[in-house]
Amino acid sequence: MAFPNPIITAALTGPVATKADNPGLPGSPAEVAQSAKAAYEAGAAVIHIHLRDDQGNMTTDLDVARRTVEAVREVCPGIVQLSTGGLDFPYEDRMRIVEAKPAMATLNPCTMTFGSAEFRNPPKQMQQLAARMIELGIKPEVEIYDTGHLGVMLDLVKKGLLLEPLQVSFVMGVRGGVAGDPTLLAYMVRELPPGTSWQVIAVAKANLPMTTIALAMGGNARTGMEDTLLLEPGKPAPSNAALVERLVGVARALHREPASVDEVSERLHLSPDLVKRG
Ligand code: KMH
Ligand code: ZN
Repeated sequence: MAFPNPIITAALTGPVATKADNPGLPGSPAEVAQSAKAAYEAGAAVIHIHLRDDQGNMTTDLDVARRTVEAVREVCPGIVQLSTGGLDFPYEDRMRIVEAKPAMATLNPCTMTFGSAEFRNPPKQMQQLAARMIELGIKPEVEIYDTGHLGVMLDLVKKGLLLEPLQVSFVMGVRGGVAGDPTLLAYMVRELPPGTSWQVIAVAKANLPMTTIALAMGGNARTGMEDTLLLEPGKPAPSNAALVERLVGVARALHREPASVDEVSERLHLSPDLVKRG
């Protein structure tokens, strides 16, 4: 079976971990940009970012968002995907981030328990965010944390708030969401509209097995310090690039060469104005 080249995404920071958890975690827009460059050079076409200010604190500040997008674009052509997720900020602040005009941004369709926290995605505001992304030409990546989220996503398609081709993540292994179980992945993949681009995001212990399974099934995969802080059991990842190298190694072992930025831009119909060509 011939699969398209896999889209490899590097999730550099995440909303939770700090340098105390792993000193290799980037902690400012400048460090994020350097980490993005190394991840891009290791084979990631998409760079998923939760904002950090100059002190390394999590933020939704629009100026930091603009500076971060600019800093990454200056050093590499990796496709910038800003997160509109995050557990500690009001939804209005999370929504505003898209005004920095990344090529892609995440759209989390449902509210849920997320570990010991509450992840709020109220339907009305979530739909406003989807509409704003269409206005700005930003490609949403829809984050599916459980089987029921699929129906909510398909309703957005029917309402014209999500445009095909869809870009979907199955987020596995979060406490409160779907477990890292291959049979559940197979079920969710079967429910997708034809032509959907899908990837697995799997956290902690589920990270390597579930992303490997996704690549073997013909899907795409994400890695990076947002998803796992370890390169091997007990061994901290020295960098995001090291995690990307490991995932690219898995893809190549399956005879799948990572997709280039140009290829991803074409497949996902990204706005040419928002992508720096390689
Ligand atoms: N934090 C991950 C489990 C987002 O940033 O909007 C899912 C994620 C979604 O990366
Ligand atoms: Zn994220």
